[in-house]
Amino acid sequence: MHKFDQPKYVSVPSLPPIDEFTRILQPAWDSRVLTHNGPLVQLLEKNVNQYLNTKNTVSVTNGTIALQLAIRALDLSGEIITTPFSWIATASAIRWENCTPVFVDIDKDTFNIDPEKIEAAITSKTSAIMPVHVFSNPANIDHIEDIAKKHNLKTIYDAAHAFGVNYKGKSVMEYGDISCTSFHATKIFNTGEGGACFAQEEELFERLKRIRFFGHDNNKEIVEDGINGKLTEIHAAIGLANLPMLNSVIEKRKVIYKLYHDKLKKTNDIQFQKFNAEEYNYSYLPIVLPSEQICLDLIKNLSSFNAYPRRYFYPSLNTIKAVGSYVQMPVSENISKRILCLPSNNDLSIKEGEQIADIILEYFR
Ligand code: T4K
Repeated sequence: MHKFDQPKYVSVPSLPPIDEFTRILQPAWDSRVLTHNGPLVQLLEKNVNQYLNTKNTVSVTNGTIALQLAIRALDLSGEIITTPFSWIATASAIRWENCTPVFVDIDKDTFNIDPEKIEAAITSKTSAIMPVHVFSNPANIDHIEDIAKKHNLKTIYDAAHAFGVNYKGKSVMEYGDISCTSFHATKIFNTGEGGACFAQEEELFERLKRIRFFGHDNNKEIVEDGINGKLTEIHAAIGLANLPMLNSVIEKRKVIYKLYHDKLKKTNDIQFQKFNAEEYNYSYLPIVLPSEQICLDLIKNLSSFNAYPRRYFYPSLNTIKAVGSYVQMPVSENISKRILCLPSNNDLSIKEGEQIADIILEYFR
């Protein structure tokens, strides 16, 4: 097997021809309106609402700010229950808003927070539950919402990976008090940097719009504490150019997923995430290996062919000193050490995907 001429990265932003971007951006260039919720940001929010069949998209600077704004908009304090198996932003957004992340371990098959373990973590200080739809696999929303209702807690879903995914017939963004997503370059739908909050209630929707814009109301009076969380017209133009190709991007990722899956299932050494195909966008390609040593060896092996998987998510957030004192999370810690996300993106050809799968199979022989 030969080494790839070009590096094969875990993800590469999907982009249309640049002419499409400049065509959309031209009016902003002409008018000199570059930010402050201009026409392109408004159009992006409208088009996202149309695509997802949602009502209340509030675009923001990035997915981390989306989580922070959600925590603020809900006036949360004390403890927020979340998963240790996520990107650092899930926990750091909670801490940045002066709340404490309380971790609950994950399910070994879905990699999502285990709802059966949530109630034991609820204390008098708990104000919310913040699950993640890991790799776009929806958390067990029904169960989590029941728990939240029973204990009078708010819910924020970190849907950073889950753009375009439905749960029980409607967008995952329609669940919880607020759902948050990321439009980062590595995400299935990207604006370079960017993100959004989706509020279920009108009052929360209005509040999110105010607090992303310094606390201005519609008359530009300062009515509460806010921050600058606005998306720019330039980023919105990238999103507007990207959105029409999203269905084909998801289709392509699905083909690549199937290709890896069909080849790699031949070895019993690899575990795949358990998900419901109807409710998945194939934006990541996680495999779990038999041991951390094999995981590290395989990274080395693939990189010698110029292919670069990524350890999403490692380390398990409960083991990071800066995040808080250690509480054991056996399932998350175990999966974290053995998981690899394989290169899967719109630029990867079927042949290249097959070659990466063959390198892995060869490794196991
Ligand atoms: N919640 C969850 C569950 C999340 O996963 C994230 C972010 C957030 C919240 C917060 O959302 P944001 O605030 O980021 O919007 C990436 C991303 O920075 C981060 O957005 C993402 N999750 C996280 C899972 O991964 P890295 O450290 O993997 O990026 P990097 O630079 O190693 O890039 C990975 C590969 O992508 C590279 O090998 C090359 C390619 N790449 C990357 C960039 C940035 C490109 O081809 N072009 C690019 O511009 O973090």
